[in-house]
Amino acid sequence: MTGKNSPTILKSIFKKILNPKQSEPLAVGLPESHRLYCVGDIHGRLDLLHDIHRKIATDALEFDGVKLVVYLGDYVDRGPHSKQVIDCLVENDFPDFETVFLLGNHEQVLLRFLSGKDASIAHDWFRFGGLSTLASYGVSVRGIPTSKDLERLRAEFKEKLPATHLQFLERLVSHYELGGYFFVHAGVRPKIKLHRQRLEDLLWIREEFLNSDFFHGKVIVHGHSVTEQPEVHHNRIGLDTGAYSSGILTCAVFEELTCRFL
Ligand SMILES: [Mn+2]
Repeated sequence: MTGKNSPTILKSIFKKILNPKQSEPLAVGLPESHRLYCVGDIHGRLDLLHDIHRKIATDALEFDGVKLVVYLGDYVDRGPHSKQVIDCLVENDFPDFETVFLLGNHEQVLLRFLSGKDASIAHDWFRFGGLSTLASYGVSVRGIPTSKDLERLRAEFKEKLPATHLQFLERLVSHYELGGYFFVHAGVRPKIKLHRQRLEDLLWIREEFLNSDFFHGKVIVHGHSVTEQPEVHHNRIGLDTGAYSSGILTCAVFEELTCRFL
């Protein structure tokens, strides 16, 4: 890890894949004149999202090329302002950027709760932060809900969830690729081709991915697993710095072969 504003040169990461003996050279870094901002797990912290948006806007001011923002998912739960975070993302502070919104496991569970198909999911969701999300939408939550409260909560949530929010949630994508990078919420299962991954792994995987030295063909940029500082490894870059409790929302900036942090 280098100082705050000095870019980490990712040449060492890409050394292996820059090997000219490769019959089909793999993409490395980002295409020229592209700059990509990648934002970690927000979890209902509107204050931190506003801060990071201000930093991105300032940083991008002088840049003329193609600008992108990729959000790694887990917009809702735990923090107090899930609804307001989605509002902010739907309104889009960056009309001259391409924006990519990835699906996080927390959004997946929220959508499952809404669908009503899987009754057992509700209590899991409430346990890992769903009650804060319901409260942010003005759903009346009194204590820990029991099974007989579920239908009422689901109906009230459906009624209070704006159509634009439902559309936003339903359009979240499982992954995004550009140049030598593969962006995904949690990670990938080693030794399975990137296009044959299961959605459950992309959204939930931890140890098997985090502990693996396997090079997946692209550098995996992910959130989901909290670390004190962003982590740059040869095969993956982790950006979840636990914003909800740490107050630190990480944004990485990718350009050609470099990566730096705002
Ligand atoms: Mn997650």
